[in-house]
Amino acid sequence: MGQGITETHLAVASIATAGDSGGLYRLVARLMDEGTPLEAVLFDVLLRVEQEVGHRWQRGEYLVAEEHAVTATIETVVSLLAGSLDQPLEGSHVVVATAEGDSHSLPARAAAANLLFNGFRTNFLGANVLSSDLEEFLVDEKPDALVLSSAMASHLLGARAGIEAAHTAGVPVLVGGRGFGEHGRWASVLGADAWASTPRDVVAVLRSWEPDPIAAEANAARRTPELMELIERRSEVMARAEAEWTARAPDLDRRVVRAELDISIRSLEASLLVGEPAPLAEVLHWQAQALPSHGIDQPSTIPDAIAAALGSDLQGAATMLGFARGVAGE
Ligand code: B12
Repeated sequence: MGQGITETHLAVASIATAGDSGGLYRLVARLMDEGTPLEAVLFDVLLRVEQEVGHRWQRGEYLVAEEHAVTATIETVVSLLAGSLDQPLEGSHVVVATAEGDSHSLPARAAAANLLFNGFRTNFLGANVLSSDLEEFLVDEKPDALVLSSAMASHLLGARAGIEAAHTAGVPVLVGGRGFGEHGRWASVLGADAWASTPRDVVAVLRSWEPDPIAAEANAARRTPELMELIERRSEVMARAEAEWTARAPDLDRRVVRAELDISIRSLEASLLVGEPAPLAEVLHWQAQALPSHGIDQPSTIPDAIAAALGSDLQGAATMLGFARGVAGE
């Protein structure tokens, strides 16, 4: 394992890989009995192991199923820890959710557990929360803040919709997660009131911020006509790109083709939203690195298929795709 990994981390990784939630819960309960604060258990032990396992999985040292077992076991224990805390009757009220389309719920769940531990009235709404449902909840509950998490830039449109929904309900938004770019560079472009670098920092930011949701919303990037057209014609572009790709690689599993095209096209939309090729370039780069080991030998087939599907009538999107290919170096 990486730097700063202790025997405790190794024990947690091994129990979590075996999917033993009860065993892991007993281990962290013992740590807390011995004086380790809940916050340290959440972030220095459980999420630290998740991060390390994530890196190892990316390097091919963990199987996908092992990574799933670890994540599910750690998430179960985070939920058990949160479930053992009383909901305060007073104090700031915070809603925590993961952006529309995004399934990476664990960091948001840990942030929510820590908020509860620190005396915030907290509602965790889970992963992939539709912005329309979110808006309804926020209008009804009128919390003091929304914490919105996104692990992938391909979900930036979903994140933007969540931020808009919160602002419509008059609720300021703190965002976090790798989807918002390095040092949260896309957070204010998306209209967020604040960004936190780690789930642990959420408490400190919420205690000290003075948000101005009207000003934050006024600064948010508008959806350009090029972006609106791509959103409206997404299914048609997807279908054309799928046909292009399967013509070039007829033996590939259609579900894989659809999943990769979906991520790429949503990242293209994210690039058009933030006005930068980086979100799409990052995905193209990731696909070039990761897909050969999944039987997709020529990841350039993906941008080739999308370029053919965009044709000359979606010129703005095609130009952004060209920039992203240049940045990704393929
Ligand atoms: C677990 C995991 C999953 C699980 C999530 C389960 C769950 N319940 O959370 C599942 C299996 C569902 C999943 C699915 C996918 N995943 Co995934 N996943 C991961 C993994 C291994 C760990 C993520 C994690 O929880 N890390 C622990 C956190 C604490 O660490 P961190 O992510 O580094 O976060 C730091 C900061 O960003 C910040 N932070 C993070 N979240 C938040 C939230 C808030 C509020 C704040 C303030 C801060 C904050 O805190 C951390 C620093 O302390 C990462 C690999 C990795 N190296 O991270 C990939 C990763 C995020 N996934 C990835 C991908 C591609 C996918 C899939 C597309 C795979 C696929 N082909 O199906 C799908 C997409 C699903 C979807 N629609 O969203 C990529 C994203 C690449 C990219 N550039 O966009 C990653 C990076 C792996 C990779 N490089 O290949 N995944």
